[in-house]
Amino acid sequence: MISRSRWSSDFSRWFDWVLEEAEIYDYGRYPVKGMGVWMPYGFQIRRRVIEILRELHDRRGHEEVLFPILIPESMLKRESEHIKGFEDEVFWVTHGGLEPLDVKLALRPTSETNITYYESLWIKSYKQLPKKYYQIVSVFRYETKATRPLVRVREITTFKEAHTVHSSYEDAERQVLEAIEMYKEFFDSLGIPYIISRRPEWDKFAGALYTIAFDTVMPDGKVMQIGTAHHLGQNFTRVFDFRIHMPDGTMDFPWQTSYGVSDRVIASVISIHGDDRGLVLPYHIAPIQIVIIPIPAGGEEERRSVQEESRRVAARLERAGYRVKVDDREELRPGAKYYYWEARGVPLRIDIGPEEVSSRTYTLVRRDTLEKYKVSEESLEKEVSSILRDLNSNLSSRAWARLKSLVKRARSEQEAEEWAVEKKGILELPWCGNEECARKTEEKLDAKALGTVWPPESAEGESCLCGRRAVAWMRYAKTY
Ligand code: A5A
Repeated sequence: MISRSRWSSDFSRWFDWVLEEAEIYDYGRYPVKGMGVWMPYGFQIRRRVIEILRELHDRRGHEEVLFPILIPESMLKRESEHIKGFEDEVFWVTHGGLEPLDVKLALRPTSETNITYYESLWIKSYKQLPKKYYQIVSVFRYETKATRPLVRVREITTFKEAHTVHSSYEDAERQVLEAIEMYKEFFDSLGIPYIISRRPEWDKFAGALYTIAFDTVMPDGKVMQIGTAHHLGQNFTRVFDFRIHMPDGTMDFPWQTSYGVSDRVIASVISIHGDDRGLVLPYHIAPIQIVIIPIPAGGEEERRSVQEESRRVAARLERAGYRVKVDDREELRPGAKYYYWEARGVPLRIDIGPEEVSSRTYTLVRRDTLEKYKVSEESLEKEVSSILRDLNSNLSSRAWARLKSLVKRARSEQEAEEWAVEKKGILELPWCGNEECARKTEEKLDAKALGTVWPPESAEGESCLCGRRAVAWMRYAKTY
């Protein structure tokens, strides 16, 4: 049992506490490091997040597929940069029963290689392009940095990877932009604020031409990468000898992109919107949107009428399309029920006691601000709908305000060092474009270079800490 901890002052423990208390993800007890169990309540949150992802991809013409989890060594090794980036992180299957396998099989760390192989079998002409596939699967990475539930796991159970094929560099670039727009819509729908950076050359995806990344700031001020989109150029199509008929009549290698998000998205919804009492869920992903607490006082008859009224109100709200629960457990007092449902982030609570029964006005309490509303029977649906929508937009705007307050621009060494005392959020510095210089700054600040502001913002007239003319704004942060 992890004891209750404060979101505001002890975030790391709070996160472990809330996963357990709200029965989201049972982590740390499974005898394989970096792997956890989605519990029923967490699974429902995850399922709704996945539904949003599916809708966004399907609407933009992506087709869902499902590839094998095992990739033969020879296939995974085709693209040399790719395998260089992943070789320390691959789990290998070496035996079938007692027999050693003649070809080692990798548990996929990502699926560029086997998907490209099949694309080369399926796609013969530019006329079939653009082609956009995606899958939502488990991938495995033997992470050596400290593992954390949902944030850095070795089985990433909610890995949405999209893979696309194009007849030109430009069309693949356009696809990267579409991916960025789609992810913006995705994160916006969950109220997760983000900043977008072009990762530095030395930190791009293994095998990509370039990587655009979404990062968010967690409650402890550390930055977490929550999504990435990669222009893969012809790096994979070339090594798989994947050629197609091009519009100009020649045969050539097509261009690709890939982009992905993971369980980290759920980790960030939990973390960013939470508070000292526990989860606060946007209403569209909440497994239970409204909880009704009957508050009986006095005798048996009163108790029965409160129960009946609670069920009547629940049925009515269910008819209006909400996921509603009446908590009629007799062994718990109302205060204990409040505590229980607050920890689980139920967006709206309705208290119904004898007074509510006789006056047909209900007390509504929203989870984000704990504000109370007295609502008459006639206006119930209207008020519920408006409170829930307001809750979502409040979660989003307070999260954005927080993120914006944690992005700091500096121009001098002294300002940078001031930031480095606490290292909360993100620091932006003018940068000359030289790797060595950014590396030095990383070391000096003891922070990581996230990459340059995207879309690129002019740094004209600014100078780098080294004194040279700046060509871009480079971001630094402490990261997960
Ligand atoms: N095939 C491409 C899309 C790819 O694999 N890109 S990626 O390596 O950048 O991973 C996509 C996203 O998965 C990352 O942006 C990050 O948010 C998440 N991710 C990466 N490693 C993770 C891990 N060990 N645990 C949880 N999420 C992880």
